Amino acid sequence: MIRCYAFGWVPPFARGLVRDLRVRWALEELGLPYEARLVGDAPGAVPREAYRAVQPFGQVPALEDDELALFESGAIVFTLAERHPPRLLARDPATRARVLQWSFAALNTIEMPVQNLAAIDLFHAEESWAKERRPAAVEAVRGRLAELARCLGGRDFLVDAFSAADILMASVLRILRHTDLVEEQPALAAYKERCESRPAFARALAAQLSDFARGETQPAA
Ligand SMILES: N[C@@H](CCC(=O)N[C@@H](CS)C(=O)NCC(=O)O)C(=O)O
Repeated sequence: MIRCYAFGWVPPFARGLVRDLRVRWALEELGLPYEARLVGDAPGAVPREAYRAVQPFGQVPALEDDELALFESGAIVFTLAERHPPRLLARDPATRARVLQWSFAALNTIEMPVQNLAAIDLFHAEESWAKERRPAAVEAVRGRLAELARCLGGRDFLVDAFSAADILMASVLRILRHTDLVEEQPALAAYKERCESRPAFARALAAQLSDFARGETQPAA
């Protein structure tokens, strides 16, 4: 059985965004059963310090099965896709290379400015340095999203059919849900909705949210 590590509790603003969602989404797309191993203080959860043996930075997600122990959401999604072609990764080398390229673009070129803005808004909004820095951070995201919308052109997905890269890119765009920045680019808003309308995404999201609900109803340790 595949084990996907996820937090048992996060603040409400982060629910539905935590990065184990990317892994759950890929697992659902591939029809692979898994169990969520919750990390945290609740009874039955893996304590944060012990979890560092699985994920050296103490972050989620991580994935384990009989053959593999992996961390980094991009590496996990890509490896799952690679193991089960062609649902999320085509077999032909040129297409695979483009999926890898767009996976890096999602996690490096787009997620970095997006996460920078999210950190300002969600963790530091009241601090004076954040108020000063925010306009430039918004412009950095706006610029990248305009470029991404142009690259997407009229296509439904980043590379031919829906792929691992779309799981990663749509997940990154979701981080901006507290802003209108994605909606400013109608092609990107439609792309995100197209990805989120997949039944596998709905199952993954429901599973993450229900694990938080489960964590909340457990008595404190
Ligand atoms: N690059 C890592 C980032 C993982 C990450 O930032 N996870 C967050 C939850 S979404 C986390 O564990 N934060 C707690 C921490 O950094 O201590 C990945 O994509 O897997």
